Amino acid sequence: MIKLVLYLFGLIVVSARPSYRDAIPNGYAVFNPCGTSYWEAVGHYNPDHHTIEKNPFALAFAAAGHVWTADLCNADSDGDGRSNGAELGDPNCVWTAGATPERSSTGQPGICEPIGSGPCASVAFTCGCQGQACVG
Ligand SMILES: [Ca+2]
Repeated sequence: MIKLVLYLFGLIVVSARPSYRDAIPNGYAVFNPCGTSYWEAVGHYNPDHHTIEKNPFALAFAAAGHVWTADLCNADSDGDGRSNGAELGDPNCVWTAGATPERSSTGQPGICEPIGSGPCASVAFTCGCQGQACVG
């Protein structure tokens, strides 16, 4: 029984990826272009689950060693014309882990916005997509 409890606790801790969310500005309050709640699984196409494909921000974050760097901040991982820092509330790329970001998050750095129009018209993502349908 104790092993089961420990296993389940470990599963919950891992599934929430708290260390990743602590490593980006507004990691617990990322704008959600698909709804009114925050985008919890920041590096994934589903706002609530990290079980499907990673979005472009996740790949860039991993390439940066899971650290908020100036390059990661200045990059526009999702190609929507706004830098990751601008979307996450660190437009001047001065945020450090544990500090209060300059602004609230006004975009999702791995989701091209506005969804389906402008620079994102050719991106296959739609809110609520599943699996490969999210990638494009
Ligand atoms: Ca975006």
